[in-house]
Amino acid sequence: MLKLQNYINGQLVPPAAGRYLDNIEPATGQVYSLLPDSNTQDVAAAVAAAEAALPAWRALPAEERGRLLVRISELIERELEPLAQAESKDNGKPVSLARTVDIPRAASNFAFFGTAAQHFASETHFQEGVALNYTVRHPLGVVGCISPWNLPLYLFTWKIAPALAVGCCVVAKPSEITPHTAFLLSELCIEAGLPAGVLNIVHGAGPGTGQAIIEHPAIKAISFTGGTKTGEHIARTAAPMFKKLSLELGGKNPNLIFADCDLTEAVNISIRSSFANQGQICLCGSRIFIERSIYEPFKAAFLERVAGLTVGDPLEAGSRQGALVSEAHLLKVLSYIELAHEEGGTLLAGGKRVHLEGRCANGFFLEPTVFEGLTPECRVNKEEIFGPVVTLTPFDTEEEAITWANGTDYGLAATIWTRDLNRAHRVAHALHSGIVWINTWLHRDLRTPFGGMKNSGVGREGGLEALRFFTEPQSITLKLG
Ligand code: TXE
Repeated sequence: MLKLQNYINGQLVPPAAGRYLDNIEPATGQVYSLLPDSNTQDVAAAVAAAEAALPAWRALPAEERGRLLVRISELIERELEPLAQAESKDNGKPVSLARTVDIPRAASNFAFFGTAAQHFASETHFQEGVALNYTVRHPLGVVGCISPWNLPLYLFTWKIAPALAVGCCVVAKPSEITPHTAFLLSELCIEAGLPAGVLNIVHGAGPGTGQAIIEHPAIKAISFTGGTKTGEHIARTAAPMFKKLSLELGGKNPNLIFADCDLTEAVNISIRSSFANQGQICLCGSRIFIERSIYEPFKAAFLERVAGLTVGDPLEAGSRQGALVSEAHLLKVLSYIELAHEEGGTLLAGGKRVHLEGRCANGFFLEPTVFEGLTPECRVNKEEIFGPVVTLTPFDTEEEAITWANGTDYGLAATIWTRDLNRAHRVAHALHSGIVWINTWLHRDLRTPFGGMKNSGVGREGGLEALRFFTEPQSITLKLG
């Protein structure tokens, strides 16, 4: 059986204690590889390698660091198909999605930040005849990047690339549930000639390996994406050590459908924003609020499209819905479906585990599920389910829609469907969401700030925000004579 290895100081190495964790294929329920169960010794070795590599890496001109990152991007593009297959097998997502979204985006992350660092400038504040003030942005040093299982290589590289671009060295941990493409990335970094120790990838579970990273005193910042509870724990641990924190956490995103929208387009895109990656994207819109006058036509068209979402083997081209990432997660989502019944919801579609034939007989599949008749205040409409479960709710006024949209502890993303431009901007400004899409969803420009308000996180990723996060501004003042 394949044994994944850590990538420390430029080499693939086994975990110090020789312990491994099972890696399960969600579509089959079978263990198919083993990953290192790394401990504090492995993390200490990774940090030592990163500290040793730091002086030379930060001294390299941004162009040269960028050239290496662009080389890694090209290698990811070359390996598109094997990486997509690996991502699909590891996560359960349809291979078509990995091929068109996850892996191309991982390549773009390296290309974007590899070149972005060359355009990164800092400010001067000139006081006529008195002083010249300028800001220098130094790389923070050694930083920790911890990522989740839903978009494995996509989110892992989204953190690593900007850190490396500005001259930081990195100790990174992918989710223990989806470690495979991070391991393949370490092989590509070796092939690209990335200097030893600049990037170190340490595999293992959150409470063991992840905890050792967040507690390590030489790690100056933590960039984390994952559950809100874990984010809270990381903040509690790292804040007293004065580590810089970027936390991208959960969401419970509203999707507002106004009567004047392009209904066909709203239905088509809402199918994606509800069920892409089996609803396991922090940006998915799981609460769909529909203006009452078009509630029935929207519902009918939406349910017709839901019926066409084939649940199947993620490795088969025709599958629109793959497996959920793990049995534990499937059970969590099923428990919310039970809760939706208890809270008085009416099931309109799905609601049950799917048992496929053949190799996927023991996979973690779930029907795309739709409820109506739940109040905006119930738990199902307030808590993050993170699966293929959405609710439909009619609204009567714009104010009501805004109040309900803002009525959770989260504030990550929102979608608005309307042809009225005044309303679109007015509602967007009133929403407590870090990201608002108008007549689209998951449209990403990597230069824009990415992140959430309220319990959805702290800080922003993307573009200059990420480059600023991984640097420490120093203000220098020269008195003019
Ligand atoms: O995430 P965790 P889980 C949500 C979603 C899901 C829930 C839990 O609702 O059901 O979170 O998912 C590492 N110190 N999201 O349990 O535990 C862990 O090893 C340091 C939303 O998978 O937060 C992994 O690498 N690290 C989310 C990463 O944190 C620790 C995407 C995320 O795992 C750690 C995924 C510790 N003490 C889940 N404990 C999104 N917003 O995109 C865990 N980790």
